[in-house]
Amino acid sequence: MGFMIIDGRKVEFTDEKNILTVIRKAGIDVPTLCYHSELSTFGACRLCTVEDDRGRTFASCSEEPRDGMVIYTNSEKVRKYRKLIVELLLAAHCRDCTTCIKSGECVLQELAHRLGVKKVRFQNTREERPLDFSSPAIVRDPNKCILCGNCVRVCDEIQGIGAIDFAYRGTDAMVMPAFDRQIAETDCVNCGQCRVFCPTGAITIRTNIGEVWKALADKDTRVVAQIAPAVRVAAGDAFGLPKGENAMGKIVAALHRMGFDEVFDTSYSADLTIMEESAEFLKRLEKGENLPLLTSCCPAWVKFVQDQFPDYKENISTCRSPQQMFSAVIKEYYRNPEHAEGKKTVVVSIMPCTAKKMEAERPNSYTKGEKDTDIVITTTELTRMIRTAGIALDKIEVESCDMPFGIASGAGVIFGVTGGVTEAVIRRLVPGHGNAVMDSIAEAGMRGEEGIKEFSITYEGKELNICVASGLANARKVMEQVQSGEKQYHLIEIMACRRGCIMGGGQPIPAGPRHKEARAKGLYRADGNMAIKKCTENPLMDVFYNGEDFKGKAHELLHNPF
Ligand code: HC0
Ligand code: SF4
Repeated sequence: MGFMIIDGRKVEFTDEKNILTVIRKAGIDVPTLCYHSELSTFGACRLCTVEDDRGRTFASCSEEPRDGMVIYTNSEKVRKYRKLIVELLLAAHCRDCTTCIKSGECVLQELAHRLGVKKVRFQNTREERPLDFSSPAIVRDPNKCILCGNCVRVCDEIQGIGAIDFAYRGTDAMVMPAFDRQIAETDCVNCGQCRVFCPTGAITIRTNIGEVWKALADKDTRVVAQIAPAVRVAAGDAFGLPKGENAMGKIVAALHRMGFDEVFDTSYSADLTIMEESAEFLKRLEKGENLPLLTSCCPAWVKFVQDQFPDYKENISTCRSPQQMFSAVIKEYYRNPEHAEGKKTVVVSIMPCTAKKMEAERPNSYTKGEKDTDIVITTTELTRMIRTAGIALDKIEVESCDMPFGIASGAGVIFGVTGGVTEAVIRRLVPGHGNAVMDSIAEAGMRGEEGIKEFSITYEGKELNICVASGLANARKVMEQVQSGEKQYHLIEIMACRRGCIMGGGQPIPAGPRHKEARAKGLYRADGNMAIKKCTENPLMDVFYNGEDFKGKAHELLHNPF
């Protein structure tokens, strides 16, 4: 433990890894563009520069705190320096701020405003570079890149992919895939984490909003929405709702108002997933085949296994993801002319995830030759649509989902946080319902923020080893240990994004660690409020398993054809 004097005040520090963290702990918001607590320190933007009592200036992210240090975060010298940095960044940046998709959320724009940069004295001499539209998930605009390297580090350090890197030197320097390829030609899994960490409009979500408005405007089209579990605890961010508050009822109401004919909760098909996946798991256990079972609901993870660990393709569950199950079920339901009422059906899936856009395009996301999910939009696109429609999400009265798929279990809702799929499977396998049973399952070891969790449960006298991981660099570690025989598991749940879908690449960008925690808590609280805790208790499972519309079609609709 030690003390520093920051802007004339004594501030204690313990194990903070750099001065910037101590400054922030003291409640001072020193600006940064390239610093991120979850990534290695790059020290490139120099915006966090401070001055010491000898007039020396240095980047506070790159120095360790020392006892007795005297620091000024807001001196004349420092303010001038920061302003000049932003001016120089803007000089090498395109200036279409008013029409940029990132406008209003761009850190560079915010800093220019905050630091009082009123004009840019230098010419942009950089040649305009082409945009990369090759990915279904993200768009790269090199003209808006400020070389902070956040995308490079998250893709490498957190996701273990390394699809993008720095290329060329000096004023020619840029971030791009190796060998001047398009992003779709790399190992990119479409997770969108680079977009979450990008402070400007250099990497943004590939938007499908226009297609949704078009479908809504067509009177001969029935537009059906499904809303993923994690969307409900993030959509309120842009409307000033408390962080992590469950806004599901408000989102449903907003969609109805925008003209969606039917609105369903993807948690319903998460229940279908557990019905199918736990049956598949028990069958594999009985036969001792294709273990460990690898969960199949995260498309970035599925692509990762297919690309990087092809020997384990057979271990991936054959279950479609809840998104794909639901779309197949909805489409089949409206193939019945009685339900269709002469209209064409378009399924719009609202997801926290950019990789779901890729999943919807995969060849096995078609049934009877028809695309199951027509359009995928992310939570961020949804909030943009709600704003365009002039709906005040904070004020709108709640509405419920529609029938016949309008009820889900709490197990289906917690899918959106890492460990949730596993918890739902265990709820299905363990008999009983009450709070004591649910609490003991929750304490088994699947909850919490750690990147890799392992634990065992006893099922019918047999010990089952389970691993839950999030972040693909963690997934790689787990798979390498399985490959080498160092670890043996029966079930492995992986979500590509750290902490699960609540932190998906399509979510509004969180304000810090507490915000992330609030989203997880929001989903657990939503589960706590629900009377139906597991898929077998969901009365609407009957609509699918015993309904005329779906007789004999479980395999065709709920499992990947190949
Ligand atoms: Fe997820 Fe899902 S839990 S992947 O994170 O399984 O995107 O929220 O919708 O499909 O249900 C995302 C979230 C889903 C799916 C569900 C699963
Ligand atoms: Fe890397 Fe994911 Fe971005 Fe692709 S989408 S470049 S895998 S961080």
